[in-house]
Amino acid sequence: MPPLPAGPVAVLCGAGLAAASGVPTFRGPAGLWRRHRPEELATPAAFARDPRLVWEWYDWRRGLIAGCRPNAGHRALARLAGSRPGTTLISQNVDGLQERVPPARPLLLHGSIWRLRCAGGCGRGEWEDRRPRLPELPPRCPDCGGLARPAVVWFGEGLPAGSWRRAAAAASACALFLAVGTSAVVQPAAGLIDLARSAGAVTIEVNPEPTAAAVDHRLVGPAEEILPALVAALV
Ligand code: BV8
Ligand code: ZN
Repeated sequence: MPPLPAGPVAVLCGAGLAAASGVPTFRGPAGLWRRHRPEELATPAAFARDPRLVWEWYDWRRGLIAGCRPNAGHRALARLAGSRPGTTLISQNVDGLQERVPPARPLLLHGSIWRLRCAGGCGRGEWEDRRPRLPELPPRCPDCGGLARPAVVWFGEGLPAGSWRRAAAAASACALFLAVGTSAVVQPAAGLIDLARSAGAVTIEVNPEPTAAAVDHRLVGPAEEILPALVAALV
């Protein structure tokens, strides 16, 4: 076990955390992006070009995720968040699984697949819709009847300002930064690892495949097996 400093802990979570729950990752061999390129589906241009195609992909993912449950990795992070003051969970995931294990309330950098918002800009705020499959694709805004879109961050879109600000603050102030189940490819989220390291934190990656992220230590293995023991040593 690498040195585990006292002080605040920040955890950046990626799709690998949910792999054991049956949620496909993005870039792995069976990844979501294998059949589609991100630019084809997770961009405003793709949605403007073919909202039905984009929604068929999200509706398929929602249906799949609806049958998934949090795993031991999610439960370990919830234990960390509930037992170690000063812990911040930061998630790139849109699957809603970590939110189902109280008290964890992760900062969601890329939004939630379970929330929608009006694409017509009528001013109606986001709303939650947890139906595993939507009756009509593309769904409509209940207020103006215009197109609704998934309330997720697409490529080329900015991250939610509040979540990003809090995530960057946590990364800058933490003594220990864990990068769990992320390929550390997508920016600006992956930059949090470098931010924490440059601020003096001990950085540890938990991943069966070492990534290009510049970390101090690598725990090579699946999060659902490594996190319970790691959290036991942290609380
Ligand atoms: C922004 C939500 C500016 C939607 C996602 C060129 C052109 C255009 C843009 C760019 C460009 N170059 C760079 C950019 C920026 C771009 C970017 O980073 N592109 C990458 C691909 C190079 N970023 C953006 O566009 C961001 N916005 O820059 O906007 C701006 C600023 C201000 C104002 C306006 C604009 C927005 C990025 C967010 C995109 N949205 N998702 C959806 O989900 O449909 S990204 C998507 O990737 C998911 O959110 C996911 O979380 C994220 C990161 O992927 P990972 O989580 O790391 O998953 P991955 O599959 O890659 O890896 C899984 C890992 O798990 C692997 O390492 C594997 O080994 C490991 N693993 C497997 N099993 C396990 C495991 N680990 C542990 N345990 C296991 N059991
Ligand atoms: Zn509307």
